[in-house]
Amino acid sequence: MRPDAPIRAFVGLGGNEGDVETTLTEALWAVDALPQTTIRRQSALYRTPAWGRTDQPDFLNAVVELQTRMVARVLLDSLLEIEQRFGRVRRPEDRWGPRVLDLDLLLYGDEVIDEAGLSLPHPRLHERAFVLVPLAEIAPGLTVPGRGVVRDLLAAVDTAGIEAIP
Ligand code: PH2
Ligand code: MG
Ligand code: MG
Repeated sequence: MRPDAPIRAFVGLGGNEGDVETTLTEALWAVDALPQTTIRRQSALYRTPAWGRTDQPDFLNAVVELQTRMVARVLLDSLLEIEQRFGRVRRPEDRWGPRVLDLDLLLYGDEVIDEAGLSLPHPRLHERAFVLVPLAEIAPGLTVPGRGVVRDLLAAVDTAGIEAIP
């Protein structure tokens, strides 16, 4: 069960608990080490104001482009496994709350999927500046199925307070 041609996928990384810069750097190595998967491009790390729930520390966020032959569901499970390895514990009350590491599968080729636990494109990606700023750095002309081109999506959101960290 593997796709013949490699797929271009995008993953968002985020976190706001602990030594986030080290965690995100090491998580990138773990993603690159996944079978049949290579990181092709990676954005800068951005400091971003917390979105959704604002009573928590700023996040660091980044986006990477992968080339992968893993099917979407296996890739997703692998990302969740990496989150756990870095100490992520999932509790229902933590929705949009602080976390050591969040790895979100944003796009998997141009696939549109709506299944339990797997929605592609990521359903809120088009309204989140903390995703669109790093995504536009590495893929401004990318079309998000059903939503439009990344640079246009970025122009429609509020990017206040987001800055690349040196
Ligand atoms: N993730 C969330 C909720 N809010 N805000 C920022 N700035 N960055 C995130 O990665 C983030 C968030 C839930 O996954
Ligand atoms: Mg997330
Ligand atoms: Mg997530």
